[in-house]
Amino acid sequence: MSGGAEDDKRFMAAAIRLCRRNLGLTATNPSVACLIVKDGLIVGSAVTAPGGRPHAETQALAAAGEAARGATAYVTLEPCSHHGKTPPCADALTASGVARVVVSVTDPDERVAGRGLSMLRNAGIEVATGLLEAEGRDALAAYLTRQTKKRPYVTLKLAVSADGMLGRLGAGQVAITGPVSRGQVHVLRAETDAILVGIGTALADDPELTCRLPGLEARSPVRIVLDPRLELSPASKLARTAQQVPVIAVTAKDGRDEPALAARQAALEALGVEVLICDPHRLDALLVALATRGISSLLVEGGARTAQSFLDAGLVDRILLFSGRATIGKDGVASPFVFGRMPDGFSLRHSVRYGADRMQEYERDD
Ligand code: AOF
Ligand code: ZN
Repeated sequence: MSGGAEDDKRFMAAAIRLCRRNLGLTATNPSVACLIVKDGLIVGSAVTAPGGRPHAETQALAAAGEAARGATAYVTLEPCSHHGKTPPCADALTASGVARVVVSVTDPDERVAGRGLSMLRNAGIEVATGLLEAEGRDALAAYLTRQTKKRPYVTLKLAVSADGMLGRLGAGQVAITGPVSRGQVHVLRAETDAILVGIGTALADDPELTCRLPGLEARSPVRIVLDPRLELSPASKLARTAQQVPVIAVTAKDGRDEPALAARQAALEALGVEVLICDPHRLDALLVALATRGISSLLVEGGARTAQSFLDAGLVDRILLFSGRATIGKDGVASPFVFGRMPDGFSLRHSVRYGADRMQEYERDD
């Protein structure tokens, strides 16, 4: 491989790493990164700003200034061609005088979809696309899923004991994995737009579902509870913190004809909980509703029944299986999967150790 091709890979890999920084912060926009490279040096770099704008390219070009002339721009997603809330990045790149643009993934957004690349080519800029595309697609999975499937990218996280259990009946939260795994789960929460549990887990564990890593507290995802009969307690940690980090209770019917239900709804709403009327058994419809409000990634964290219903509905894109050393024994709640056994329709992509635990990442085959 020539030095040029190796450099291209190295800079695109750096751009893909950089774009991960704002995952979970840019909805509904993807988190894209752009590096401007001149004579082997990075003269400007940026990632899509929190909230989704400005886009990566305009910020990176501003940082590079005159140095952008004759440089190469590495962008993880095809530069936009549309006049949205900001002018097209393809025009900004052209105006800057860059000589070459290297892209990882083309944009399925129908306002862009190849037009960004042709605008650049028509302006006489050399364009290459598809570099480290698998890695780029991985980093953009949430955005690509929402664009093409009109639903969020769903990650199912399971923490399984050495004897194949997710927890113990009636015991509340049971420690299955160690502190390294827990930290990784909090990183995952920071990168994800929304996190979801079933009401069984909400009642048994009274979880917070926030990101509590020092410095990343502001990156907690929207918290969603599947709650068909609206049983979430106003005294729960979720309800009590709904003003700080949004909580959505998804319930089957409106309280209008049922005074007891209406009173529970009013109590939760007074605390800032949003009550979303959507049949919790129609997960496909729920996911469309979540995508419509800009949620591109969803982390399903518990428990066994919720995990199974997402799997049965064919709505899981990725499974993260954390296996701990602890055993649960009597009254254990069995996991749908255990370490070493391949779930149907998924392939093992990655396996790592987190302290004494092991984490396996499975990806859906299609
Ligand atoms: C880029 N660079 O950093 C991002 C892009 O609502 P708007 O006007 O901001 O447009 C959103 C679309 O812009 C989004 O669907 C995707 O096509 C593109 N995102 N494009 O050139 C960026 N984040
Ligand atoms: Zn743009």
